[in-house]
Amino acid sequence: MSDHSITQALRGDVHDVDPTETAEWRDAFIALAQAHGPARARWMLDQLATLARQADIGWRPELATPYVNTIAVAQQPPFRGDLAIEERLGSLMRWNALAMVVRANMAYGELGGHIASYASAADLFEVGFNHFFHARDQRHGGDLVFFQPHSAPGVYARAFLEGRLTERDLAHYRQELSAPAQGARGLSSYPHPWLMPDFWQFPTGSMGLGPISSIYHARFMRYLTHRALLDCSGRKVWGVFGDGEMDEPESMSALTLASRERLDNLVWVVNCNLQRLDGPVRGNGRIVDELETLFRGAGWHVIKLLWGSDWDGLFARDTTGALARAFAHTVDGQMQTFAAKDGRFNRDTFFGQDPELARLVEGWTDEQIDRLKRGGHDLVKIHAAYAAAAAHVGQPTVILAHTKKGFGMGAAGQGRMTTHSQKKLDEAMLLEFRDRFALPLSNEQAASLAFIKPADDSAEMRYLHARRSALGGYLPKREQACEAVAVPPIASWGTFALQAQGKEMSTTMAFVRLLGALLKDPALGPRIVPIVADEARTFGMANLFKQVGIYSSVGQRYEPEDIGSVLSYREALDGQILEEGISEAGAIASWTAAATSYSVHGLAMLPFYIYYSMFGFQRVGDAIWAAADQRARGFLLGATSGRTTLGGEGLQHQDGSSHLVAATIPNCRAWDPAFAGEMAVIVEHGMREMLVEQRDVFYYVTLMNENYAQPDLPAGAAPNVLRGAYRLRAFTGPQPADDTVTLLGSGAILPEVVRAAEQLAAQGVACEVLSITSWSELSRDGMACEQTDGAVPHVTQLLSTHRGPVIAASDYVRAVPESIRAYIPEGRSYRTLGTDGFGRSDTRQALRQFFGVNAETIVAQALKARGR
Ligand SMILES: Cc1ncc(C[n+]2csc(CCOP(=O)(O)OP(=O)(O)O)c2C)c(N)n1
Repeated sequence: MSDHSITQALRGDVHDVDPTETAEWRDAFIALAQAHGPARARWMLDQLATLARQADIGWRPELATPYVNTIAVAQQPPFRGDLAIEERLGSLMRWNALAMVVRANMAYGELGGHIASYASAADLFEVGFNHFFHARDQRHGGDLVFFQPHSAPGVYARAFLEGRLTERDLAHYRQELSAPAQGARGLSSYPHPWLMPDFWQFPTGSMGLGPISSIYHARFMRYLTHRALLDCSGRKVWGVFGDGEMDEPESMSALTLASRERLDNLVWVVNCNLQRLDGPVRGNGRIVDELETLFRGAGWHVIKLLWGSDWDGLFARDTTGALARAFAHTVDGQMQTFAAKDGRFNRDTFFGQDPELARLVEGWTDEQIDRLKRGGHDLVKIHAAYAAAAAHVGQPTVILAHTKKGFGMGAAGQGRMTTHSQKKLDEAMLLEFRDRFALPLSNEQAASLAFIKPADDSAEMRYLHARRSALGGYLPKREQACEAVAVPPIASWGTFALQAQGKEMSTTMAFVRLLGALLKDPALGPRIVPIVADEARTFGMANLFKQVGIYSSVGQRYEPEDIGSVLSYREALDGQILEEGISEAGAIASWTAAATSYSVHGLAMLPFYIYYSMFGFQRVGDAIWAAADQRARGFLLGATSGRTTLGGEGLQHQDGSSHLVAATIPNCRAWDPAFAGEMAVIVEHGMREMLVEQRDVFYYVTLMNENYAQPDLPAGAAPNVLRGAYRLRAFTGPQPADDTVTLLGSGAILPEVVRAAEQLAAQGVACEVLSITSWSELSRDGMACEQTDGAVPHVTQLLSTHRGPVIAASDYVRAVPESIRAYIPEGRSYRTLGTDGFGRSDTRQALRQFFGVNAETIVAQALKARGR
């Protein structure tokens, strides 16, 4: 077969000016390869490539190869399964998945769901389930499988046949609230571990997050192995993703990390059905070529799985390369049209374009042409590709699987522009589908969307269970059991913070000191995963480079420039810090992998990811939301936080909103401690919640870079620190205590609040200061109390002793302190000060005056409020 690539074809430079000379060169090369073998042939090509570069003729090797299968028929391993049974099982999965979606939408039109995506991915899933995806059992730690989210119905359909879900469950797809009353579990729309904690492992519903997450999970397995914490060898990470999904920046951003780290434990299957939601992924080009180029350039092993077995004979008889030539001129938009049309159209339009092609299908019926399969629908070809990927060493592999969107949906959907959102099929379409896949259903059963489940002792069911049993059990299955990790007593690592004795330091400095001490604990220390995105020096963490090292899968192959320094940049195979470079998306994916290790690997790890707070919830908020769904346990440290505290960095850097977003994540507990002692209490409590009590929570703690005097934590304050507020100081004045002004403050604004209180006291105004360690905890407590008769919110209790005005200030937008307004006792006025608007560069003092969160503004507001 001759080589025809689309890039050449589209460039139009395929004209041969001297075919005789070309033939001489070609014959010489063929003779060389035949006489001396492939190694010599490769060597010769390398020589020519070197020559071509030296001569500077402008030649670059093409990264895209012809539009044919990478694995030649001769290299295909034998298919070890029972093809007929697997095909029958696949048909059942397809039907049950379809019936689930159509039923739900017939009952409630607004529920939604997808048929066409799984219809294209079913065989890709099934080969994995029958032959490759290993579950966790006694001997195997389990593969990690990321499922394309909108193909979830297919995974439910399989779990139904496996006996893990009931018919009633299937009937409650996307009815999570109403299901329990019907004795069913509601099946979530997409993979959500939060909603189905014993089923889904990885949330993939937001396109692009599954791909990047899978890379960092694969890399984290290497980290665990290299650090001798858990041997993850032999385990793989599989991900089935969409070709449209590859356009997400997150999908692409870590490709080179995967190849640099030689992650041969990672296999991606990109389902190239050539369509996304609105239309073709690349109507006027070809996504497979584009992805092949991209992945090869990024250092991945690429396997193209384009054509099914019934094409093998056509290719074999195609001695002139007519097929490859035709493909080279066919863009995806046209290929989609071929998918949507019948055999007759394909005979006329595709095979009819060239007499050579027409000859290939001479004697074929239209039906035979219609049934020609693309590679991603051929179990034998898929199996061959998966086997090659699983065996490949030294690189991650991507399989570009060519499929038809809505495969088998006939005129109702196959290859149709609108197929993505198709969720209703009329009776004629259902009968057609039944016939297409030879389903054992009467007309009535098909029309009423009956689910199919063969008898337990049927060949299909025995086969299904036997395959899963050989692969360690059923999947997906989320585990939760893991051993607790002891948290050392706070006195052994936090005394410097609890009894700070007025020493000047920032909370960032205090945190780094605290982390350094925790890392030394023999039990907990090795489980800690410090993560940075190229800001360790900014936060004063350079000392940790030497102390615990930076993880590198190849150790350190150079002598660092600063080798003599105590802060030397030390990379090591057993290094502990994950230095992710300038990729917050990568760092949060790394954090998620570590924060869910307790479940994915049964080994609790404790990640501390410290970053510029503005580049957290604002930049990678959706990834944090997904981590929350995945029930992450760990710490996010939003450093250089506070819109006025960061000072000079200006508009893009100054964070005044992260606490607002953090408050919207139900299992995120967000804290804005002002003092090192508060922070130590919070960190200790968090570690206990996550490692000892094993609760599915994560902590967001903001840290500041402003140095100020750190007081001792008042005796007995710790419980209230953890409830979100405690009484810091009181200043009595001549007026009745009833009129006492209460000032609330958090983070670096608390010292401003204390100064304001001192100024008020100097003017004879009685006042008190409450340190707010968490606005969102106070607000949640308030909301919880609303649900319980007679319960009084913590903040209401604290504010109940006086009746003067209450003034609240923080370095965040006003909506943050506004979140507790409902819990201010009746009769007390409440004014909030905050940093709404864009930040800008100046000194802290100037900024605080500008935003109105300095001591003077607080005093003025308090006096004004009193005057009312
Ligand atoms: C971040 C994000 N944006 C948009 C969507 C909505 N969405 C769900 S599936 C889909 C199309 C997916 O196309 P593709 O990845 O090619 O997969 P296919 O369904 O064609 O197999 C879109 C736009 C989403 N889930 N996540």
